[in-house]
Amino acid sequence: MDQDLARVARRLMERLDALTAFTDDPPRLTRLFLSPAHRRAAAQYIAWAREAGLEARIDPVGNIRARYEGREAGAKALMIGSHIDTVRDAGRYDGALGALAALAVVETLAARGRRLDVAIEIVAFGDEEGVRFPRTMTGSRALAGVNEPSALEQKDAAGVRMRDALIAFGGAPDRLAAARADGVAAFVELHIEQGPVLEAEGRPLGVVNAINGATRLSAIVYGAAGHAGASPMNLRHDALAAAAEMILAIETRARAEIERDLVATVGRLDVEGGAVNVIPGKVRFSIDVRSPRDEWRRRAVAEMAAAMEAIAARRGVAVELTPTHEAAAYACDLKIIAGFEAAVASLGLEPRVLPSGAGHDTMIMGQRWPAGMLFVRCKGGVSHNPAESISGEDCAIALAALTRFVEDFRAP
Ligand code: HGY
Ligand code: MN
Ligand code: MN
Repeated sequence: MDQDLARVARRLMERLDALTAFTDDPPRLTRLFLSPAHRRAAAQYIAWAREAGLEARIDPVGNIRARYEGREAGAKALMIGSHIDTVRDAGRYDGALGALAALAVVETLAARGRRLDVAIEIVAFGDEEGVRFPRTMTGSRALAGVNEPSALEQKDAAGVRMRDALIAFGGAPDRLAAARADGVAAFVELHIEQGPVLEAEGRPLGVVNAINGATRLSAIVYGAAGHAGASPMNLRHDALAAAAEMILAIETRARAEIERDLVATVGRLDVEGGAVNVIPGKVRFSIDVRSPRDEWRRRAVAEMAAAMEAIAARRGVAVELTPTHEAAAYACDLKIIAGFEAAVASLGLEPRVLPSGAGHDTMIMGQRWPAGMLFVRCKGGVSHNPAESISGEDCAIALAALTRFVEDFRAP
């Protein structure tokens, strides 16, 4: 591995550590879309990009964009990037690795004095996780030109509209259309695997062939609040007990298709009011369903909804289900898969092709351009958890493979 790349990879790991300082919830790492921590992290990323000689800017929807010209000015661009927002109490590599690796590729090319047939556009998306607002991937949807203006009217838990948060951040909600990218040949993303396969097989890298589709829903169960002491069990309409039975029904339905990689998760549960001596009258919870095939996912969601309605009827409560996010499964571009396989093989590694259970901006960018992903193994397959980690050695190997892919890439 050449010394330039090794040095850039070491600095990439240092920057990933430095970025953890930008959090809304110290000492935990929580950096939600358009938050003060996101704004400070964006400023730091822009400063690093400028040190590399790039003119970086924040686009109308809060992404950071920068361009490294090819041999000919105005050439089509290979876009590289990932997200810098995080979940709550997050790990430091989910998203940030790919966003900073995009900059590291440019730094490596510049150190080698390389200019390519294509330009390199780097992007740090602001909203991939979709933790602050119900719908996710706002940044990549804007670049791909598939963002509905209604997305700007979404409100966060504090009632702040995305439109207003964008203005406060320095974005321009009325210029959403201007965020649409043009002149792009393809999009690629480096990301941690967030699963156990590569580590279990002793492989540092993987090439993604498909990204599972996802449906997110918000469920509200309406029962009847009552006195915990004076209400006989047979006369209750307990919203939380009903929700608990529904959540187990969701899990049971997902387990029924475990061999098809169908997964379902209830990650948030809020009991309105919530007092030790009050029968819960209203409960809200989230549902996240994923599958490699859209028809399997949609059928599972329909059957879960039917099971929830039956439970509600039997218990004398009401349930209201609202879809909040939908992303179709994405089959990565075959030429990009082949390009990453060749880049991995050039390092003397046997390419391992595998699907992604996690969602990524690549599935949105792939709606408009050829798109694909390179995975790097993470310790124990742990992610969305502060214990998330990768080794410096694997980071350097991933950067070498990504840089090799970029140098060999030819615009279609
Ligand atoms: O939820 C996901 O799959 C991703 O981490 N946003
Ligand atoms: Mn991610
Ligand atoms: Mn994530």
